[in-house]
Amino acid sequence: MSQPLKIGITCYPSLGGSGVVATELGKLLAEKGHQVHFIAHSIPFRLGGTFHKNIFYHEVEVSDYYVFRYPPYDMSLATKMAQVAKMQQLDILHVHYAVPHAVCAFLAKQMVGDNLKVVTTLHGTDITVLGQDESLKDLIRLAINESDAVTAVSQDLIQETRDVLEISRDIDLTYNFVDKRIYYPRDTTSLRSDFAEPNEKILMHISNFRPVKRVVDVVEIFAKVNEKVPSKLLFVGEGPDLPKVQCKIMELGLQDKVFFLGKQDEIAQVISLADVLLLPSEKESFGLVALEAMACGVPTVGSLAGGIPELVVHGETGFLAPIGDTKRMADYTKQLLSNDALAANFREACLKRACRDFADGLITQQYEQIYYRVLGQE
Ligand code: GMT
Repeated sequence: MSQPLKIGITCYPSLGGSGVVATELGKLLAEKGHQVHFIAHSIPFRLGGTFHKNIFYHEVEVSDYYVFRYPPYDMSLATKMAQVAKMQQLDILHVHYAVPHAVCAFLAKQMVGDNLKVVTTLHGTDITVLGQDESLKDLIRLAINESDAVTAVSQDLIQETRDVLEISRDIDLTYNFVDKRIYYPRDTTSLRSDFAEPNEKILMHISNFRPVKRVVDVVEIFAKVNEKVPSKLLFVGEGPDLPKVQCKIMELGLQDKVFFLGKQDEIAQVISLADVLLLPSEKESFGLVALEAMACGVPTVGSLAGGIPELVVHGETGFLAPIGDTKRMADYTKQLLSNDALAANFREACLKRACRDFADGLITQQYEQIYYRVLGQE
């Protein structure tokens, strides 16, 4: 077995999928004997309550010196990265998100020296949105080109990174993963009756309600499905488009059929309630929630956006339609929900695919191989 490593991880501790993936990866690496040091402005939410002898947390404190109009978080983060790297003799600094984390890691490496290897994982909006910003483009390109390895969570994101930033360097594909000890079909017998009658199906949407998620489309799909299939719609999460969604529900008179569950921690339990997950996003580099659903045996009906088609196999583990085509997404959902044999086949295919292609062990090993490669220890 290769020698255990000392790995620093920086991520957005409170933000969506990238924070989840970074934290879960850190926990799995620690279980495998590596020493993991999280460096962030607050404790990653998936880490809360966990004690492990190999996991450490280093908090970034931002100076509020009176001449600063804006507290310089990026400088504090870079300094903290360098400090932890020196003090703990880190081998690897693995940063999730190019902006600002890869930029800070680049600065930290200047302070520490070339023994510290930087691995940058691209998650999506850092490239698809920020990469389009001319004022940031050169900085993002520099941080990516100067990383010792760069990974992205889908083939689509690799291509988009190349196109948007005109980058030609190698980028490793490392799909997102789920921990199979947490994501498996949960028993929902008693819970289900709180939301739906025995003859009703449950449709679910989980997101941060940002405009890219097209959450109003979810309501439109549900309205069309509900005309034919008795059903309920459960929303999990909240965010900027929540008021628009509420307006749409009122406009269509669906108030009695929709539940808002707000933010939930026990996603595997909640998702297991669903017969189908709706993910009609405008942009989605991967769509971690569709994988979480897949691992719980729940198929996704969604859009042909970004990396979703690399995850959801159309006609096998879900159905995909062009972005905004709510009629077609509704037709697919009706097809799935009104055919028990088809639904059972999809469920089986979901469980098999999640276990085979997106298992925690497999992807963690891919990251480890990248670490050893940049350290010249292949
Ligand atoms: O989708 C979001 O709004 C959150 C964002 C994030 O930073 O966590 O998600 C991005 O990273 C996830 C983890 O790799 C991917 O599963 C999401 O598809 C990606 N979001 C977008 O590309 C819009």
